[in-house]
Amino acid sequence: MSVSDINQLFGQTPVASEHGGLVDHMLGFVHWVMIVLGVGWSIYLCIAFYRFRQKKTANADYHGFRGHATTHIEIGVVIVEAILLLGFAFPLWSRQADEYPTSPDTIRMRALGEKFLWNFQYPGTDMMLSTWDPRNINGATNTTGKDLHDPNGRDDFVNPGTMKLPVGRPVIVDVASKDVIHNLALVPMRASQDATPGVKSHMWFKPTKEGTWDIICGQLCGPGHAQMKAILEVVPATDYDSWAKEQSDSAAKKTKEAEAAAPKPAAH
Ligand SMILES: [Cu+2]
Repeated sequence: MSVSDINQLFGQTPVASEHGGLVDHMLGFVHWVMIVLGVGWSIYLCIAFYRFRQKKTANADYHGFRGHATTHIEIGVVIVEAILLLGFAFPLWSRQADEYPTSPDTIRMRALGEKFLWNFQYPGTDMMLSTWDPRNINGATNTTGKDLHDPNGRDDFVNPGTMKLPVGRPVIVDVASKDVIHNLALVPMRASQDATPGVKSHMWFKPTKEGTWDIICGQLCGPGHAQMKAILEVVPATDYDSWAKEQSDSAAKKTKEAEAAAPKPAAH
């Protein structure tokens, strides 16, 4: 039995990312500490109720417990919590925040939240996303606000509602919002990031399991919040590659057609 088995007892979704085990390990410790604290303080409360019951002490005892036991317990709790923070939480955070993947097979994509859905923009076969600006957004022709003059964006494609990823390859997600604060919560990946208007945030993870899960919005964002669901689909890398190539080719073709149809600038 491991420390994190207790998480499953509380109904936690099984982990499906590389760093997720570390998150679960820490969460397992937190759960055990909270159980010890919850049970311990409840016992203390019962003792206090019994010792200071009205029958025995008709007048309030302004000194209460004498002795140093409670002080020592408090110091013990502070030490355990410091170990959790400095020994587990900070190293895990710095690992995720400072060590972004740089391998050439890294998928760099963008998740754009809006009331009440998610758009997922992929870089296409050039593996480069276009820059974007919320001012470029046009409901019909440019749902992600990509820069139409950025050559990296020519083969970018958008998959609304489904975040499809290959298993075993690192993914960097740029998370942004068109309107209010949302949060891209990928529970089985043990990763989530706020989508804040005007801010370009990032997160990364490496899926280790194939499967299909719900993506939820982790910030109460308005009346449609509960319906703001999307799908996370992790598939074999070869399936992902052929799907992405197909989508990318058709996006590039559409870009070409749109350029051909656009009026040419007047020659001087
Ligand atoms: Cu939302």
